[in-house]
Amino acid sequence: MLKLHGFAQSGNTFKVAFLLRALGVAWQPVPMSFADFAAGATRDPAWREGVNEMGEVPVLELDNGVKITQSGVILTMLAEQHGRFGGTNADEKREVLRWLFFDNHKFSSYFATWRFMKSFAAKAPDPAVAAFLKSRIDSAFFVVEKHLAGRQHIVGDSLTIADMSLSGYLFYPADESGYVLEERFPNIAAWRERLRAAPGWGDPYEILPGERVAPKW
Ligand SMILES: N[C@@H](CCC(=O)N[C@@H](CS)C(=O)NCC(=O)O)C(=O)O
Repeated sequence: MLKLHGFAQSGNTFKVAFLLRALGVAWQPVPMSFADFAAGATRDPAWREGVNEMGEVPVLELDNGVKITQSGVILTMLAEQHGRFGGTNADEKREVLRWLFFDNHKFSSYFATWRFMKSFAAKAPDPAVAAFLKSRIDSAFFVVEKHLAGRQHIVGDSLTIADMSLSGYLFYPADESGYVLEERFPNIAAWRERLRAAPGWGDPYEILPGERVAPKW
């Protein structure tokens, strides 16, 4: 059975769980407690050596023990293997890839970093760093907000891994990031609501293992 290394707070892990569930593939979590992650479990040399040299989750472990990392690669691999959620023609597949790159570089990445600082970091966020990250988040969110005007999905007219990837961090409670999408990004908020009804969707804190942690700052 496929094994997914990750933890509940990890939106990148959630992206993969969303797809596995949508595909109806059997999988089991390899839990890591948030406390262990925060204490540096993925940066441990032995963990890097045995699981992922990049020091990151998610990691999808195949039946033969091969470990695949980077959510975008995992999503693409599974979508290709199953012929689902990867785009219905060559143009859509390229569009999906384009949005996966954008997500990894500018959308999930800055937002996840900011949420981590605001909710889980040991020290309160530095105001200058917070201002920088929020300006980067806003510009990435406005790109997606505009793109979603008049569209139901990120690519084409059905659910793809681009939707799963870009939305990966948006289902966590608003107090973890301070972003209330309805107030400034109504198209993103409406798309998020549609995704809650999509096949495979579930609340990250219910479908991934691990304890909830109250936001700190
Ligand atoms: N681009 C990577 C990002 C993975 C990532 O940043 N994962 C976080 C947890 S959600 C992590 O393990 N961070 C460890 C670190 O940055 O030291 C992906 O999409 O898989």
